[in-house]
Parts: sequence; structure tokens; C-alpha cells
Amino acid sequence: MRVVDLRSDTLTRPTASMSRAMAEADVGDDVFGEDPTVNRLEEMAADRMGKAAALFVTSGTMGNLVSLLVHCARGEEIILGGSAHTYFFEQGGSAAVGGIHPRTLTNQTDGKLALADIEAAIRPDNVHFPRTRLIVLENTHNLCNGHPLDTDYMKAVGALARRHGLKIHVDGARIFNAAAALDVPVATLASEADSVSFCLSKGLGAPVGSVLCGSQDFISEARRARKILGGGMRQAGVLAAAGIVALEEMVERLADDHANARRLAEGLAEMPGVSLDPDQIRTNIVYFEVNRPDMTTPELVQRLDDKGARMLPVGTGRIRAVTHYHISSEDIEYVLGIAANILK
Ligand code: TLP
Repeated sequence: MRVVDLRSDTLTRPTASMSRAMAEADVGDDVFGEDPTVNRLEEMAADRMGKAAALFVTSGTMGNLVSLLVHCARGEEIILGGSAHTYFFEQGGSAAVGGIHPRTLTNQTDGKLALADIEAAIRPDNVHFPRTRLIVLENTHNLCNGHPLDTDYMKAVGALARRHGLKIHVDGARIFNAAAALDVPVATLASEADSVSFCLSKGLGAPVGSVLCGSQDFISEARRARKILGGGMRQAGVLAAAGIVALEEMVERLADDHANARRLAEGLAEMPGVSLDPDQIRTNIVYFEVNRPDMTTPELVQRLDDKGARMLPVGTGRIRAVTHYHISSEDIEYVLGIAANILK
């Protein structure tokens, strides 16, 4: 049976040129700093992100945790959205591993944290309180319809952070999608961030890995934090090689994923019982809800799956579909056909 799998852009398998690059990668021991392919990927990533240095890490989760461990000491506080991946989907790693206290704010529907809310959450110097150190933003925002955070917003948060002596970490798992959607260089979106992590293994299609970018001093400390978490990967050039191809060949095509997501959203929005505003879909993530007397959300997900349209139930009542480079515009029409049949 033909299956169109829209559960996540993490499902992408390496392209032919990635497989070739992995097989031919020149490698060395990266814990000694001697893997030429990892070093090249890190230089490329730092350059793209407009930062001085970068570190190849196993995953987005590790990139975020390493960053938090470097920015904050035990007992210090981070401000982040209650819908942030770092808060919601990373096992509470900041607290569990780093003793870092998360202070959550309500995300706006577009993934932003209201400036007034951030300002109000910053702790005054008082013996009762943890010290606020860091603001964590997410771009694009996974749980908020994959919404991109724009340059003006980043500048405003940057000014606020500087006023209060705070640092900014951006979970930029999909920041290249944000840059494509907003048509700005990714370095512009990252310019206010003290650190930014991005994933090679999502829309960019590499099989494994993320990169954390920041200043030289920050990355030196991050290298230590990665090691204590068991992330020193030795001949990691076999993986980094795919990451280099991802940066070279997979960034330009992200706009296709966005167009496919938009088409999917427009099609779904017309079906009876579906609630979804296609104008909210700016990148490659589509969420929708279904309110029908004849089927529950899990039943709908199962019926779609049975016919070959695979999507992800998220929380109670939401369904997520993510486009990526294995998904063609024809696949979208196929999925819409299946959904129309079930929801007619
Ligand atoms: N997100 C995954 C799941 O964990 C939900 C997905 O399928 O979308 N930041 C953001 C914004 C993410 O969406 C993810 C992964 C991560 C960090 C973590 O990356 P990994 O999975 O590489 O640890």
C-alpha cells in the first residue's frame, strides 16, 4: 500500500549524495578535535549562523541542554514558553540534569512570548528568588503551527535582554524554515541570540545531528558539557558529512515544503468538521482539529493511517502533519483525497 508519512520531518532518510558523502568521509577522533569533516561542518554552520564557533551534537535535545548547562548554574532560572519544546518535550532536562529552574510564560498563538510578560517574569535581586539568566525562544515554533519569529521581534527581545543583563538561547531546530518563510538570511534571525541550535535531521534531511552555535568561549564550555553528557562522538565525520550536504543542498528547497503544507492546510480546511486557518500555516507544520459526532480524533488518525495517510496525534484533539523532502505535491493531493473520503 502507498503510505504518505507526514508524522514528522525527522523521518527523512539520507539523499543519495548524503550517502555518498558519508561513505567517503575523511574522519578522525573528534574528541581530540581531529575529525576534519566535523570541523568543516562546524565552520560552515558557524558561518551560516553568523557566530564565531559551533559544535556538532547528537540531537536537538542535546543542543538545547548543553546550551542551558553553559548559560546557567544550578538554581538559576530560564524564562521560556509553556509550549516550548525545551520545556514540553525534553523530559525536563534543564531541571533534571542541570538543576535549572524553568519559569514558563504562555506562548502567543504565533509562538512569541509577550515582551511585557518576559519583563514581568525577570526576578529582582532578592534572597527569596532564583536568579534569572536566560530567555529561551523557539524558531520556528513547533507547537504553535510552526510559526516563524521575525527579525523585529528578535530585535525587541534582544534589547530587553540586554537591558536586564540576560542571555538569549534560540531553539532553532527549524530556523532554516523560518529564514525561508521570512525570506531573510538565517544569520539575521540569529543575530540577537547568544546561542542557537539547529537540527540537520529535520527538514534539512540529514540522518542524525544538530549544531549549537555561539561565541568561541561559549562553544569551548559547550564542548565540555557535551562530553559529560556522553556526546563525544569520535569519528563523527561519517555523520557530519551528511550534515554538510544538508547545508549545501537542502536549504533552498524548504520553500517547496512550505507550499505543500499550505496546500494541505487549504484542502483540509474545506472539509466538514475540520478547524484550521490556512493563513496560519507559514512553514512545514500543519495542525488541525476535528469536531465530528461520528468519530473521535484518535479514530480519524487511525482511519487515515489505514488508508495510507499517516499523521501524528498531539495532546488531546490535535493532529499534526509535517511536510518534508519525501513528500511531493502529488502526495498532498493523495492525502487530501483520503481525508475527503473519510470526512465527507
Ligand atoms: N521535535 C520532534 C518531536 O520531539 C516532537 C518533532 O517530531 O517535531 N526543538 C524542536 C522545536 C523540535 O521540534 C525538536 C524535535 C527538538 C528541539 C529536539 O530535536 P531531537 O529530536 O533531535 O532531539
